[in-house]
Amino acid sequence: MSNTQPLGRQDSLITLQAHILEQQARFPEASGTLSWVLSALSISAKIIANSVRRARLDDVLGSVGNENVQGEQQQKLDVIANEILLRTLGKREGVAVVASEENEEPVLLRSVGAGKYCVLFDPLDGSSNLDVCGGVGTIFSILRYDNPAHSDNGWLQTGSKQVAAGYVLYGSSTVLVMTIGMGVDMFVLDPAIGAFIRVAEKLQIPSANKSYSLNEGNRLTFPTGYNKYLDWAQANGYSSRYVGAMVADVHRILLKGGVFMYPPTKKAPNGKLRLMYEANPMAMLIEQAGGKAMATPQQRILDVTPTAIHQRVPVILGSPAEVDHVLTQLNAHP
Ligand code: AHM
Ligand code: MG
Repeated sequence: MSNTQPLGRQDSLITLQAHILEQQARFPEASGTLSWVLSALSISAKIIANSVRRARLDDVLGSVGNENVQGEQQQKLDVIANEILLRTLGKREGVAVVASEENEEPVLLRSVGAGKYCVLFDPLDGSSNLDVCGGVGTIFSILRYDNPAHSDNGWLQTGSKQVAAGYVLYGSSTVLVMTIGMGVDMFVLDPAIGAFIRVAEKLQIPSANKSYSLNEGNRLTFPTGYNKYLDWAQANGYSSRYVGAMVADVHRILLKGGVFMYPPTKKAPNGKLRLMYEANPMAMLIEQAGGKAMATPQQRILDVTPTAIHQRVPVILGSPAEVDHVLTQLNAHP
């Protein structure tokens, strides 16, 4: 059973901006810089949502013919979404560094200093789904960048240091899910007024649900423990659900429960997903919602020490009981 508390009609209408100010007010010493960064992300989300909805009409579907630094085909909308985020965040004084899946190196905008942040993002995750009108998303992670001793590569911090994380799902509606370390809140874009409206506070992931989400097409090259888990799950009446866009798959797991995985494969020995702007923000959200997010049976994703901005990491996240079923098999078949 989910502990989510959806808001009823009698509850007051809270926009994302009001919510951010409400949370800021709980910290009298706060300068408001983080609020400005979050507000830039919300504006980006609205502009990207509009581009995604108009993609076919504006003829911006398909690839640009380039590969990004990960060796993947860049979709036209990947590039557009990246530009939108760089432009909106670039103007905010508090943003010192932006790092994106689509840029080889982090972009240094301002020097390290008090009240400065790094914003890391995947501008349009799962973008190959665009051509078929499937769900895609933006994922973001915010770290402090205020320690002069760490000005070189200061963005290479463990996920446990994130001050905020979230995603935007451009699906049948545009949904923004966010945490600043005080639980997970969910907002839906009301296109009529152009504002994100809070629809749920302090989301809690269901503790169990017989559902797993991974690309089973890679099964022949998974480590043995993952295959033993799949044998066990299928013998125990589990369902398989996989969109192939992390934001859409994790959103379903957050609301309905289950486990999402991207295991190591022969092609991607550390898994496919990127630590800094895919796995870490999702792990923070899932843990803040009472779930578990592991890279291996021994290591939380949030404890993985980063050594490169685009490094990859195996991902096992979701309902605590469901993650534990996977870990049991991984431990039994190391
Ligand atoms: P992208 O960032 O290039 O879009 O790739 C990441 C996506 C995730 O959204 C998704 O979970 C995964 O790749 C799907 O990969 P696969 O097609 O191997 O199952
Ligand atoms: Mg991605």
